[in-house]
Amino acid sequence: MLKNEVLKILLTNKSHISGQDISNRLNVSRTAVWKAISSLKKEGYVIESVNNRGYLLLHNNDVLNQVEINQNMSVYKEFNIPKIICLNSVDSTNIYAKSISDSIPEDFLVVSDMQTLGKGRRGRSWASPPGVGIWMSLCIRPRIKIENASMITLIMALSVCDALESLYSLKCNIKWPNDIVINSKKISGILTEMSSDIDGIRYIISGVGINANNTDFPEDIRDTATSLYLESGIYINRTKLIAEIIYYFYRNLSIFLNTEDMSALKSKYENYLVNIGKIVKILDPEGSYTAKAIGIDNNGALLVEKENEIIRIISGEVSVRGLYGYT
Ligand code: BT5
Repeated sequence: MLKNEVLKILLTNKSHISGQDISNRLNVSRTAVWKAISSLKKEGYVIESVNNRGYLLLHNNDVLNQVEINQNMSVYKEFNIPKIICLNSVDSTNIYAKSISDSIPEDFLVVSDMQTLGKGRRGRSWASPPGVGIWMSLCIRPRIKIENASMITLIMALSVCDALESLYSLKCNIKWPNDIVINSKKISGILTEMSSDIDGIRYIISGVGINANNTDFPEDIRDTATSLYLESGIYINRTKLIAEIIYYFYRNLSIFLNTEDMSALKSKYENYLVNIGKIVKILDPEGSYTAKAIGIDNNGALLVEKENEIIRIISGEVSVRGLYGYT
């Protein structure tokens, strides 16, 4: 798309570039360049145009764009970059990723500015308003045993925390298995889904929702949800954060793949674990009880201690709550 080619040029130019220069480089008319600039402006890019000097991208108002995500990711040379698909609106990035998984052979990442039907686990919903959050799904096809796929959620949670620490020095915690919290409030949730057949895993889709710059939440989650902006005062550049998370994800994934378990990542995960050493309430459909959370095992199960007995909690039907509230 011409618009994306023009954007690439503007992103790499730190000073004004003339319409004529752009049209020469792309071998298109000046009118076509002008139209591309107008549609970038409509998307939210702030582009200065000065007579006789040309165009300069001043800032991007945090527009989500495939070109920019790619550009941020290309800094990381160690891993392959997944194909990026950027949408303005979608029902759910997980649903969309599933629907296109057969037509894209390589890893891919679906990012949407908003979701109309964002999904949580077990039929719950995920609030995904426009312009403020990261709503994305990464589709991967690792050659691992089906029973080990659930650990991808833990790896994604770890990677979100790693990215936030590296970019913003923000200290987050993980509420096992799939929530990321700051000051006991949820800033992110992960929904990992898998499809398999007789030969093994066809794909794993790890969906991540992050409240980045939200300043308000729907009534029902106002007490338990927060955003990175509200907690840190930092206005989050979503494309940068997306690239950083994906980088850490592939880094952590390659460590995981050596052993196909959490052994080499366990201590890092436990450092982020909010419940560790605390008494938690285990909400088991077969009966709730309290126990002390002591860590995770190599397969990603939460270990709790109850009357000198160690119990392995595997995700699924069981929820874990702090005694005095959400965490
Ligand atoms: C989750 O489920 O936390 C997984 C959320 C995954 C969302 C991503 S967004 C991209 C991708 N596409 C999708 O359709 N989904 C994934 P769960 O543990 O079941 O938590 C859901 C609960 O969190 C809800 O019942 C609310 O109480 C609360 N909640 C909903 N929206 C929230 C938000 N934006 N921030 C914090 N809490 C929220």
